[in-house]
Amino acid sequence: LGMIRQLRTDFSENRLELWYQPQLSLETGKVIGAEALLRWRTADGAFISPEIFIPLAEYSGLIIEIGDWVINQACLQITTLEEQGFDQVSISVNVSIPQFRRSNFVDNIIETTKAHKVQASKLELEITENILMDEPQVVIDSLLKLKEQGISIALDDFGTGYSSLSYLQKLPFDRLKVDRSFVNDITQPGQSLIADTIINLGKQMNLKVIAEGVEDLAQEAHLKEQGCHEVQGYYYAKPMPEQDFLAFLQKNK
Ligand code: G
Ligand code: G
Ligand code: NA
Ligand code: MN
Repeated sequence: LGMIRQLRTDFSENRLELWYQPQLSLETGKVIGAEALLRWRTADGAFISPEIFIPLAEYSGLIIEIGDWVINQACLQITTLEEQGFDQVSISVNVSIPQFRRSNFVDNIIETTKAHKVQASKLELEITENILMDEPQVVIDSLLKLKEQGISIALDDFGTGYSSLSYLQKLPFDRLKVDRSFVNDITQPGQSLIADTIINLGKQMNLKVIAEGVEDLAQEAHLKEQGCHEVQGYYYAKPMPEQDFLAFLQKNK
């Protein structure tokens, strides 16, 4: 409970930061987007991992306010990117189940993109399969409405949760994210089957496929050979503060 109180205080004192991890096209090597990832820097300068504080934020309900802040920051970032001439770069944000449950979630997102005058398709929401289990029809309706407004939607950590493949056909996904657990061993003999199958499935369904957690050249070569479209991982760049991300983009131009 102490930690939740500290999170609430630090959030209100602007100690949460949004960092960015570049996503690259395998075809061109250019940055096509970034995943926005929360970082919590406490007053004494220590970082607390999102693996610890996101569940606390979800449990306490704080994720609602934090999530709104994240979407707003992402829209500001999209505007900055456009101003600096990087008008092909999109921003993906992670969305938790409690955010999705709120009745005005969809309208809020649409309003925020309109208030910032950002092209809706440049904002991508990353949802996990577990969201789909929750209240399927409500979720389907929300996703369809977001899609109608042009917001992009990615299925994150694909293959690791509880889901049914039938959702892939019912829901308006733009991108499939191959979970890093499937990418980890792809260069070991016989260990690439799941990643290869997910890539192939995505391609057959006309989805963009992005592999997460790419850590070396051999993995990249394998993904290229399989026709995976995009990559994200430590091999290219770790998540970094906004200014470093802008510098990374300049170098990558
Ligand atoms: O950045 P890192 O790999 O440590 O993130 C750990 C987890 O925290 C990931 O599963 C990621 O999806 C989640 N996470 C990071 N930022 C956000 C956020 O803004 N909102 C939500 N809901 N989850 C996030
Ligand atoms: O659950 P989600 O896919 O949103 O988690 C993203 C997390 O993965 C972030 O916390 C990020 O720091 C981490 N990550 C990104 N690239 C790599 C990588 O190449 N290797 C490992 N081990 N983790 C990564
Ligand atoms: Na994610
Ligand atoms: Mn993921």
